[in-house]
Amino acid sequence: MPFSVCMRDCYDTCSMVSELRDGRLRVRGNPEHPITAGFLCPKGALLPKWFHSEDRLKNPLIRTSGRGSGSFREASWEEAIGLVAKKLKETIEKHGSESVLVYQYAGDRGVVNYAFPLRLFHYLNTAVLDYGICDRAGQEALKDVYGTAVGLDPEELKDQRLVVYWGINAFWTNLHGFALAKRHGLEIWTVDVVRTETARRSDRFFQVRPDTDVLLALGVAKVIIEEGLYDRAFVRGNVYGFEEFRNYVKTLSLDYVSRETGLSVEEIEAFAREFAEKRGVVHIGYGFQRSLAGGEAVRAIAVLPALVGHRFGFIYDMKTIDKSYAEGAFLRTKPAKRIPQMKLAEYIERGEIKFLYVYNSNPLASLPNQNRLRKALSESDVFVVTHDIFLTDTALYSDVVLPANTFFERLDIVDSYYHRYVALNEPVARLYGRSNSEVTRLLARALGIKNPHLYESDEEVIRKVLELNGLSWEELKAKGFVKIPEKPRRWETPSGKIEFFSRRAVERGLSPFPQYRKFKGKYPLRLLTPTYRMTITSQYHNTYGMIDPNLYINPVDAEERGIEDGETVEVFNDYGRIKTLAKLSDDVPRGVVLLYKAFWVRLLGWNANFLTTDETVEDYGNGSAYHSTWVEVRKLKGE
Ligand SMILES: Nc1nc2c(c(=O)[nH]1)N[C@H]1C(S)=C(S)[C@@H](COP(=O)(O)OP(=O)(O)OC[C@H]3O[C@@H](n4cnc5c(=O)[nH]c(N)nc54)[C@H](O)[C@@H]3O)O[C@H]1N2
Ligand SMILES: Nc1nc2c(c(=O)[nH]1)N[C@H]1C(S)=C(S)[C@@H](COP(=O)(O)OP(=O)(O)OC[C@H]3O[C@@H](n4cnc5c(=O)[nH]c(N)nc54)[C@H](O)[C@@H]3O)O[C@H]1N2
Ligand SMILES: [Mo]
Repeated sequence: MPFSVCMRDCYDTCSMVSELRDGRLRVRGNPEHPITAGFLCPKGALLPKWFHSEDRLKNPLIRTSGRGSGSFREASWEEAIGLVAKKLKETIEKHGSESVLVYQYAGDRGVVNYAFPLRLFHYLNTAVLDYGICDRAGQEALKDVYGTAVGLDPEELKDQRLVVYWGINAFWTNLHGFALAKRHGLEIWTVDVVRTETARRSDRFFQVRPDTDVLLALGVAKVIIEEGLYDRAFVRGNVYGFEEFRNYVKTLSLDYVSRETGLSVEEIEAFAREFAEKRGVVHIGYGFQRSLAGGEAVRAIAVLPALVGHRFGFIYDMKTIDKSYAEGAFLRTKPAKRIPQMKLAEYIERGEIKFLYVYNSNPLASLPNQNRLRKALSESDVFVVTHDIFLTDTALYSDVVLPANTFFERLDIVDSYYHRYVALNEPVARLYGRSNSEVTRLLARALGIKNPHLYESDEEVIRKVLELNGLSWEELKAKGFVKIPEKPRRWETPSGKIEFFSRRAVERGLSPFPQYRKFKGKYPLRLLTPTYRMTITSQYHNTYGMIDPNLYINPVDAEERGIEDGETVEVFNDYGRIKTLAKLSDDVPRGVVLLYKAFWVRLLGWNANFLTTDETVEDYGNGSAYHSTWVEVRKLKGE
């Protein structure tokens, strides 16, 4: 039976075996896979529904009236590709190659399908994205301390006693990681603002106020240092700037940490003592660092596992294989203009983008401040092409829509940002649409490009990427996955040590130590828009139909506003307003409200990103700051 891999933008990257029986796809987890271990998450188990969905785009579409109106006519592939190629050529001739932007993300994480289209855009010397939507601030922060964001191999969890899920709802977003920690019998703690499903399943839950993680981490470090609980030999040999850091936390008062975080001094001390005794490791979440405080917080948390003697005692991003061959930046003849991902609307407003090619992403659901982005797109003369499996919100705003196929319909390989396995994905069936690489080749041909790199087959690219990474195609074919061997490594910082005093941060104009800052919005309630269990950002809403559009609000905040459970409310700020139902819940603390992220506007009429801020964490690579959003909520009478 063919091997498949769930290619979604998710930690787990599950290996599966699948087959077509009586015309229906069946999938099950590959029991041999050491991490994903033969079981699927509730979304993965429904993949056949997604694959067979009647909603799938079957033919290319060309827009016939106003942007966003949904008026399209069907066209042949030849006509659609011809039109895209013609517009691309004209735009480059008239406005230069840098007025073309390819906007893509991890809608499909397959090495070929993610990267191959970039070859065309590199060849054409167009602008490309400087990614910032997801985990950027934390990346920069970890580089400040360790020189890398690559931490612990999760298979090493078997030798650990305690893992702290810090700002990650792993039971929903990294189910196989959570199951692995349970399987190895680790004690599990959660640090979160919200009592999530992960918090409920943890041995301990530390409920902090938004943005105060930096203080909690510094307070814990202070106790560990001042009570002499740290690993002296390790710190002496491997940490740079320990004395300065010790002096820095000396000035911090635990009473202050307690007041700000909302945890008692006893809780903070207990955290420190037990973390040190059990030599804890930390899984640092992506979710919580998407705020103006995110970068500094990750920097502070990163210190804790080193204090208790771990070389790389954090889990963040496993950048395992080098995919640059697939992406082909070597085809450029000019350095790339990089447009910060979070500033798409701004660049469109300024007229710097005249042609936008979107694949593997649904920015009209996932980017913040949707009113601004939609207005910018509607009022500009940018030509938009979207390649997707479905008629997404982004597709609706496009001039040309090209149908994509799914990973069940092609060959690819994929790595994971959580574990060290590369998995094989073989075609099982063929329904509609064309893969990202097929469309790239069609476009290259229509543009008259001769360069052979644009016509390499998927298998050729895969074999070359494997070879360059020292991995065996034969082993992969036989088992469906291969482990990437870990090479001995050191910290890639200026001092070659773990930097508690960060020289890189200083070079970037920041303080050498993590700083706590209070952020205050114009509106009274902090809006968090985290991840939902049954979707992957905007994906599966249209096929599985399982979403939760409620606004979660603390009963005290609700009462102050005369709001009862199940009543219709308006949530608003200067970015926009949305109408939904209130759900009263103690899981969110006072002063915080919650909407799950990025459903389909086309289906729901709104999504949380009509309210979210498009400010970025400037000091940390212009990372997104979705959670730094404030709103007010009012009851809508008689509705
Ligand atoms: N089911 C499912 N799984 C997914 C995805 C999906 O859409 N659905 N998306 C994938 C992607 S793209 C990503 S990036 C990851 C995200 O995975 P997670 O990091 O688990 O994602 P979130 O739920 O967005 O955020 C985690 C937590 O951060 C908390 N938080 C917010 N602000 C703060 C704060 O100031 N301090 C603390 N301590 N906590 C805070 C939120 O309450 C939330 O519970 O998941 C991946 N896996
Ligand atoms: N409010 C709020 N918003 C957020 C976040 C948040 O925490 N809060 N989180 C952010 C995060 S962490 C992320 S990573 C982003 C993700 O944002 P996006 O990158 O926009 O992710 P998706 O919504 O998963 O959209 C992926 C699209 O790719 C399409 N696709 C899937 N497979 C293929 C394929 O093989 N080929 C082609 N051409 N298309 C394919 C899917 O149908 C889907 O429409 O969202 C961000 N948005
Ligand atoms: Mo993400």
